[in-house]
Amino acid sequence: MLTRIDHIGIACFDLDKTVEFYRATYGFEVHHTEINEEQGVREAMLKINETSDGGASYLQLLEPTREDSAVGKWLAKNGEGVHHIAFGTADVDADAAGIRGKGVRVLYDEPRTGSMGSRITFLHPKDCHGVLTELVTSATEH
Ligand code: V0V
Ligand code: CO
Repeated sequence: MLTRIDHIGIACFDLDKTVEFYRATYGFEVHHTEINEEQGVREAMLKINETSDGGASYLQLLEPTREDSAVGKWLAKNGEGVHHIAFGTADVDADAAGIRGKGVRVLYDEPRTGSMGSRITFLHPKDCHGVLTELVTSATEH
């Protein structure tokens, strides 16, 4: 069951400048940063609030580590902006299987490693009314 908005992924050209914008404008602080080589991103997680399922909602600021990555390609075409939304679930395998059964393309056969040790998969934006949609089970849930 999808129980929270886990994060909103925002693509940017310069992670440090974008982090500074969110700090100076809204007062949001960096909760975590990492490089995910498989996904081709350097990212910062800004924690916005905790959620009633025991998780939290974040902004995920994403800078590409290479031009041919998903975020690199998207930035070249669209410029900066909202890249994806992510719903949180205690069981990404079960939710991905259920959604696949409804005819929506799930991009990975098995969930992959996401931010902070989470397990993630993605739904094709063309099957989701133009929204690249991620499903996340956080490290504390699996
Ligand atoms: C592409 N399209 C999008 C989109 N990216 N539509 C909405 N939102 C997006 N973010 C549209 C694009 O405009 C095209 O439509 C069509 O899909 C095909 O796009 P493309 O440019 O040819 O690119 P593809 O097909 O090579 O790749 C698109 C997909 C790719 C979605 C398959 O981006 C992907 O595998 N994404 C999943 C991985 C990912 O995004 N990783 C970065 C975040 P038209 O022009 O044909 O109409 S990593 C992350 O979130 C982590 C680590 C985490 O949360 O922990
Ligand atoms: Co994400």
